[in-house]
Amino acid sequence: MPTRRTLLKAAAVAPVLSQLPLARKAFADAPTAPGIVKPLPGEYFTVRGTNAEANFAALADTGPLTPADRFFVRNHTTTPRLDASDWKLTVWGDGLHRRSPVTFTYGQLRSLPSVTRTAVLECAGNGRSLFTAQQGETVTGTSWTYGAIGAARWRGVRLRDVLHRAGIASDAVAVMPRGLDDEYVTGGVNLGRVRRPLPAAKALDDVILAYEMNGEPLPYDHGHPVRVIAPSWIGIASVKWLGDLQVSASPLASPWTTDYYRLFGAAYPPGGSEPLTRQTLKSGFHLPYGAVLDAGATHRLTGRAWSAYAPVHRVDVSTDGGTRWRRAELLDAPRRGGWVRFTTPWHPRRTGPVTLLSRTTDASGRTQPERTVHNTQGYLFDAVVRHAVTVV
Ligand SMILES: Nc1nc2c(c(=O)[nH]1)N[C@H]1C(S)=C(S)[C@@H](COP(=O)(O)O)O[C@H]1N2
Ligand SMILES: [Mo]
Repeated sequence: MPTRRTLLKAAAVAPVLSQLPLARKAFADAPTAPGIVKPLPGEYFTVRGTNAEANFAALADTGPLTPADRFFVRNHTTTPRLDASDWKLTVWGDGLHRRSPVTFTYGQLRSLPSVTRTAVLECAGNGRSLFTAQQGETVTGTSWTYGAIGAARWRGVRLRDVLHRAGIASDAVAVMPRGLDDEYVTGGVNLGRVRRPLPAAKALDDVILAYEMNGEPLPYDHGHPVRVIAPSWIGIASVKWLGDLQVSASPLASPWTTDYYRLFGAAYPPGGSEPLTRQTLKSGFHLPYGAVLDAGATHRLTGRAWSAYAPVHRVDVSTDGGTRWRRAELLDAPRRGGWVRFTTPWHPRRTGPVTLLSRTTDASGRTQPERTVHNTQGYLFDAVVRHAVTVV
């Protein structure tokens, strides 16, 4: 774990040492992002356009749950300040038996049976800047380093229960949640409100309409009063500020399944891959890129590991650029949908630059590759991170 001293040293030397953008920015005072309500202290967040990235290294002092005031924000436009008392959800579409819209007030939603579950929420583009920093490849989109992720305990109602109460027909194939935030305009084109269809099978499986995050009402920036939580799927599936659900008897699309959130590039068909669904697996150290550590001392390296496919099975660590690997100790019980902290002692003897690596293997046998196959929008970076540090 970086001591305060190593952090300060890292901050001082990072601009010279680091090839990666995080170290330069994370410790400077971040201005408030346009449209984000909560404070964004510079030690915890890096503002990227309308978004705020959590400082991954600084998550070292958080547990399995990420506090709401440390949770990344990904906004296409601006956080709307909605009032639960005049909010309602409209469920509509030709996938309903009676074909007429059904509405739920906040109170009606709260009176349905509630469920609580811990789930990681991770943007499809988390780690995107590593395509460039580590693989020398060009990608478009927000240049996240590794902090477009958090885990929270979400409480709400099963989407399945809401759909059954609204009278979903057995031939419904898609459910499209849509947000109440402003329409998204990019490159002079209005794409409308943020929306992305879920296949009915996912909607009827484990998706939650959440009204609480870590035991508190959802904060404005995270979807107040009600948002979708689609466990193990890419962040865009978890639509915030939910306003309506279109239930359809035929497949649905939106710019978020056609233009975005598919894999485009040399390795993929001309129209791109199928729309992305599940997130991938990753691991990282709780250290700034370019951190400076003392030789001749024992450091307790810590980090965290996760997989959207299965519980984490093991994390292997290398402190010599990938020649020798050893198994790290897991500090949390691996769970589906959660992440685990890992630790390993390290006693560097020689001074100079060192590359630290960590590699997650999950219970399904998936393991982080050395490289991620390039896609133009930089989604689903899953490669082992080559984390440069300096021993002095
Ligand atoms: N209505 C709406 N929902 C949204 C978004 C948005 O801009 N508007 N951003 C999506 C994306 S891309 C991600 S990664 C997650 C981020 O959730 P968070 O801001 O609570 O961390 O919300 C998703 N839901
Ligand atoms: Mo995202």
